[in-house]
Amino acid sequence: MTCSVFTVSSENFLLGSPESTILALSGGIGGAKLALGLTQAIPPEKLMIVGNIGDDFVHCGLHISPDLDTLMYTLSGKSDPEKGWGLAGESWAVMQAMEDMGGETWFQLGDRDLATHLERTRRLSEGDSLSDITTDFCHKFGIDSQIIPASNDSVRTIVETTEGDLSFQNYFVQNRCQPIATGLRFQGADKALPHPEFIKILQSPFLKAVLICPSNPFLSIDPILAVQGVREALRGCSVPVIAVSPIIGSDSVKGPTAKYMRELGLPVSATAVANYYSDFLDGFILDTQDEKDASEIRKMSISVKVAEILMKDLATKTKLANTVLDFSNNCSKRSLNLQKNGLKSPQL
Ligand code: FO1
Repeated sequence: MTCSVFTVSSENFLLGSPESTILALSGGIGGAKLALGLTQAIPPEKLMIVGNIGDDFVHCGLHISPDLDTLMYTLSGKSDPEKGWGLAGESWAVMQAMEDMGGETWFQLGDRDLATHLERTRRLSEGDSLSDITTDFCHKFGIDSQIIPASNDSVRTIVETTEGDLSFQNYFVQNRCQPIATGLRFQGADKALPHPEFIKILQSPFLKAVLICPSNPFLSIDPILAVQGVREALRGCSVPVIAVSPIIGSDSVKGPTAKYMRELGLPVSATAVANYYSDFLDGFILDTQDEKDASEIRKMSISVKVAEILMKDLATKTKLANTVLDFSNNCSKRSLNLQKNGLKSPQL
């Protein structure tokens, strides 16, 4: 995908440091929207996206990586705009045939989407890594940004509910997030090694900023942070770490973020999200509807930007991306703010 829309502010951003790379941590649909905006605001090859793999699972014998695929389909302009996942203009002949046979149909796999899972599964069985496969797929889809899985090792999100433990897709799709969540764990995360490029870029002098996309902090971002050494690397990184709120008007934009927060006894607010990331966060972008939260977040020595963060179309995705980039350019490290205020940095 070529870079098309440059605004004055993003040109300034690039003039400052031509080598700069932006690292974005993302889940599926919401994160992919901002990632697409970023590819319009900077040259896409300057963007590295680390995708969540906690939602991955084996279904009907196929390895499915929903968030990596959502990123890939969105950035290539091929995603289904209504659903936000899967491919646009998809046909469903295989699913229909499965239904006729009384087979597993709760997780909908379109005919062309199936090719992604078949080919990924074949290559994994031959010993290729998930990241190499993802890189090759992205090239085939014409994507110039780098999409990498948080790890090449297995990390599986387990949702602990009052009805027992459920694997992520059983909770999310099969049970429509209805069971009451009591906790989460990320099976394998403590043993999983981060993708080497992920840690390398966090320590690189060419890194300009780290962006936490407006994905679900608990279900989509936490599985990335849980991978060995990632949280520590973020705490120690020398560039601003900026998060975009997944909350608008004290509710989730989409998906179960608000429900999950309520069930865990957390207030559903932008403040609660900023607080959740506060051990490594330097800047937070919240929606105009949540402006009341700004002062509480500033008290944590986190810089705050208030903006319209709902991404309805390509123009609003690009606008938010430019806002995030400009903010990251002007945002100082929180450790400096803490020093200024005579407070201690969080323990590393
Ligand atoms: N989400 C659904 O709500 N229902 C589905 O049947 C479904 C199928 C599916 C197939 C491939 C894929 O890449 C994603 C799919 N998703 C589906 C989305 C996915 O479950 C979630 O959006 C993510 O895991 C959460 O980020």
